[in-house]
Amino acid sequence: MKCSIDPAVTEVLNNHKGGNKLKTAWDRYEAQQPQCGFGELGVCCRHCMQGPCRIDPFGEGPDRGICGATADTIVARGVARAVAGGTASHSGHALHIAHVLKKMLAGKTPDYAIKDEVKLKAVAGRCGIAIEGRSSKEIAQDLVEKALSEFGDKGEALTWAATTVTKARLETFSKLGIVPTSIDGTIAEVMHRTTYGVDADPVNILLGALKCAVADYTACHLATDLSDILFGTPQPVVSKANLGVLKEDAVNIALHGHNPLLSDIIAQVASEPEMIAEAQAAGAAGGLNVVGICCTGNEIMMRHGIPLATSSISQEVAIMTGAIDAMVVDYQCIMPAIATAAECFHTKVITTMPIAKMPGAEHIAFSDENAVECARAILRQGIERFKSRNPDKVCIPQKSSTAIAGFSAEAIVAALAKVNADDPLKPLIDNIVAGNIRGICLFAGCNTVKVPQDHNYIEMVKKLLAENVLILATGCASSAYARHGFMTSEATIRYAGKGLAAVLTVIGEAAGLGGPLPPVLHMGSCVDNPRAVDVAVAIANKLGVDVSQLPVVASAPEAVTEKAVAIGTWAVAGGLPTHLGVVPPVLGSKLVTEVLTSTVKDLLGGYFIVEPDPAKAAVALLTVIDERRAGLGL
Ligand code: NFS
Ligand code: SF4
Repeated sequence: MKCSIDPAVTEVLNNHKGGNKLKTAWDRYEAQQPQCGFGELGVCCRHCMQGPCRIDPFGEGPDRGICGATADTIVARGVARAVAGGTASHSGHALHIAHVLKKMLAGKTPDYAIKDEVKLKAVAGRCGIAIEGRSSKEIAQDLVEKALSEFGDKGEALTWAATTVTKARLETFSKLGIVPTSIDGTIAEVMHRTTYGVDADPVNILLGALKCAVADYTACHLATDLSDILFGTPQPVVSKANLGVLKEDAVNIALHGHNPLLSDIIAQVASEPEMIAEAQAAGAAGGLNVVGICCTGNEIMMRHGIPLATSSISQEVAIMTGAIDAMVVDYQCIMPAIATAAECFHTKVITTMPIAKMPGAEHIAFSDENAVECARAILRQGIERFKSRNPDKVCIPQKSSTAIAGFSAEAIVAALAKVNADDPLKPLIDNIVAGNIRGICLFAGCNTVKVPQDHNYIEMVKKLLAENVLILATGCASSAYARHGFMTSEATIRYAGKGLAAVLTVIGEAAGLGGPLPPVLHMGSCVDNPRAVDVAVAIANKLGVDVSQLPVVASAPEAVTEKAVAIGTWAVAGGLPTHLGVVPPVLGSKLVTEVLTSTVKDLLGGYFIVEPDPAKAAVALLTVIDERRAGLGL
């Protein structure tokens, strides 16, 4: 099978100088074939030591585990635990930022500051915190306490959930009993109810999974809000994406992982003249070149225009260019394989977080109390390593695309305000009503070895754009579109249908871009998916309908992680038809499959559409969009 449709990735895979022994995720995927059929169907259970138990999908062998759990119970428990895993990741990320904000307010983290007071006031106001006549610090103090209280048990609906969805949605959640009162408590509840001999009712377990997904949404929204307050709300910025952003004559530092707490500081420090001088003194005429990988790459691209090297599945390939001097990671989506790949080159892999170490990597504990000094120490490691870079092993593909990023909800509204200052949403809504924008699709999620990298993204987007669907993107989806040149004005001219192109041209020109708005709007990292919800909720509120009635859909055509499962599940809970291009491990239970792809529609309006063929998936999403338009009388 082809590994990737990204020409830069393919070039490195074919020409790298790491030797024959160097294996990649695609090689290891092959070595895993055939993958376990029980696992693929979700019908194996290891929740107690009497197991593992496996249900025979053909109905000839056991139809129950030793405790009596059926395939329905086992599959539902698997789904719920995946959601809990994803929620724990986002919760940890969000809590980390809240803690730093709190320490900053107490004067303990001098390298962080409130960068965006407007956002601070907007978020605080939404959370019911008094603003008038109070200092930013006082407001932030109340806000951070409010944020921290979301993790423990509040005894009432989570503020970030209750204040950011439509009224109707909150009522629907209440009716179903899926309003969380604690982020971490809800994760624990899923772990409890799915442990040996607790919840055996598959539908009840799935309701628990939905509730946990709402907690995940809460954690993501909170993380985005606090990140914007600390590091600034993204505004349109022009950058570049793909491996061609690496420089032969510079110290290349790749920042990989998720949390801006680390990457934002390193990005700032890397532009200090003294640090650049140190790099030059080490022989790198081009100085320091910081690039991003995965979602931390999205964070710094959105806020600082720092170029993005590549996405999750090709993280090893970045090292195989032989040009990365240090790969600095925090947590999540970091394959342990990067340390092995680094052994074939001079690259130093640096872990920074106490919960995420790796054999073969060097650990430099990142202290938020002393962030800038830590960042300098990390950069110096990269500069030192540059000296042992072997030029004969360098293979940098001269391939990268321009990408306009930075489309936070605020930035989108600001661009629209240039068309209609009194009523910014009006141009958007008018064009949806007129059919110039047939619908909106949010692409999110990862790259997987199970599909040639980016194939599903690109096939689907071409079709949807031609049909006048506006595209929002986050996470590795946005990386795919950035690397393949879909985040430029030219892409609008090339790919967008007539109606969509006309709208994007009017907005882009009014907003001073000198051309159309890109047809794919980069909204940030995975944690930033709630930015897209904010846009949908604003449209729904203005129209006086719920999100479940809007011609808005979501797709994770190359999903991998538990985080993606959590996000997909809250997209469904939020009322969005959500496409998955990779079959999740649920087919072993007809009941669970039926609930997730159909029954849930009557309860929440959203549901999963599983379709591995990207052409068919695009048609399915267009059909849903048209159904919803018809429902609104459009
Ligand atoms: Ni999201 Fe980001 Fe990428 Fe998937 Fe991983 S980097 S948080 S989980 S793989 S999109
Ligand atoms: Fe088997 Fe039940 Fe134990 Fe799972 S919990 S391993 S199904 S006995």
